[in-house]
Amino acid sequence: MTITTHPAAEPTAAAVRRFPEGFLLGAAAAAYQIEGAAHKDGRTDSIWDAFSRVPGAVVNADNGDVACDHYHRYRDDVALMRELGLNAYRFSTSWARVRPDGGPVNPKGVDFYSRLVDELLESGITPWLTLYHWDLPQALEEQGGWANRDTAYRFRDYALSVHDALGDRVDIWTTLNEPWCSSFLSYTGGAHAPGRQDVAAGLAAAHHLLLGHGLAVQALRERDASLDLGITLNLTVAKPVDPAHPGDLDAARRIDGQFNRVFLDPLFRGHYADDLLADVGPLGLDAVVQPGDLEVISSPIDALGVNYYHGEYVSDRPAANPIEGQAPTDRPTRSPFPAAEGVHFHSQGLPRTGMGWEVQPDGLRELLGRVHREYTGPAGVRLFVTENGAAYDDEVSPDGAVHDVERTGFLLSHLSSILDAIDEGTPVHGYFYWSILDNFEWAWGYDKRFGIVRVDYETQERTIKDSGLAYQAVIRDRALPAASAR
Ligand code: IFM
Repeated sequence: MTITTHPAAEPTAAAVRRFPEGFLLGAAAAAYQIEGAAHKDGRTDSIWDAFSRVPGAVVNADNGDVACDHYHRYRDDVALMRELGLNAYRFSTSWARVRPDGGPVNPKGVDFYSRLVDELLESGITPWLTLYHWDLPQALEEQGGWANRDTAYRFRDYALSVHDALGDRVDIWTTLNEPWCSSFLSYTGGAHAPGRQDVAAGLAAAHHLLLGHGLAVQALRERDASLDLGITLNLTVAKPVDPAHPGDLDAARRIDGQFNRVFLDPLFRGHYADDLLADVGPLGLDAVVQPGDLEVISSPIDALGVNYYHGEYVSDRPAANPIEGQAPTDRPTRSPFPAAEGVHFHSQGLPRTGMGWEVQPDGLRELLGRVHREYTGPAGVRLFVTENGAAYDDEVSPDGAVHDVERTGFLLSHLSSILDAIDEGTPVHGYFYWSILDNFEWAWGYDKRFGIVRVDYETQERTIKDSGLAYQAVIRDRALPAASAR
């Protein structure tokens, strides 16, 4: 494999705004999005393999069969991470590789992750393991998927299998990545695998994902009390367009409830909020919550990962400047929110990424402050930003480099926002850029590029983009460059 790099620019001004001692600067990726080798060494279909075959589900009918071929190139990819200076790498294990069809453990599948972890450790990079990043074995979906309570127990067993293999070398364990996406976007909205469009199934999936999280936390804790256990949520800042208009306030309350609090409250407070239950209880949530579930779900954790991409600006009135509407394909989907029919998403007139998402770095400071005050602070749980990043239509310049000025600005402005949060008294312990590599962006296929490293999908050549070089300098200096400091 060829790795093309361009030398990092020398700092031109004194570096200011340092990251606190011990703050982790890393990058993230996920199994199905980068590994490829979809049918190698015993791996069987996940719901994303199956969904990718549905006509019109994924742009260009792309799939993860080859992706970034990371399964075969992981050593070179770890070398790239080392070159960038990453303190930590956040990756996920594939359930369908570790326990194909949700059945017995597959030694070859486990061996891949074992070798990856060894390579990271030898490179001085902390492995940060996520057990579930959306790729349920298809065989389990055929038994009801996350809408079936039994899947939560299967998840616990899978978590223990991964721990059997890696528990001696991995200390930081995340149960789920973005359960909002693997429930509401997948079982209610239908935009993600398994592509169901069923409000009750989405609510059941959300509750069962939380239950699976709690069961896995309890089982892993019992195995080893010293593990660092947590979960990653994608959270948003939902603002009313007109804070004086009751309909807009209600729209913001609904989105906050059905995006943020539906996970935060059960995890940190051991209950679903009354207003949420009033909105969605009768739609299917009441039917799946069993006595004792919330105690399991609220089992103490050590870390919360927040994934932040953009905020929401909402109203009960349609927008002259709507932000909704960017769908990857013309396959019909529905709103992922179970009870937000009258909510309209407005533009704030901010610059947008290649996903159409408005760039709102200060929202990250606000979000982290709120989560710390209301949830993680009182619980003594450490807060991390486990994903943040942007897709843009990158071009390779004649000099072979990718001068991704917008992504560099996005990265630095969000890091600056984290330092603002820290200055305000919100303890934040790390940041992971999404993503280390361009990769399979789910229903968008390979059409959207989030990486700080470009992947040429024809040749699998990797090129560190200018954003990657900027990040390399930040990690080296453990500080933001003066120009981006404020
Ligand atoms: O690519 C995804 C990732 O899998 C989960 N968080 C959001 C990213 C960008 O859409």
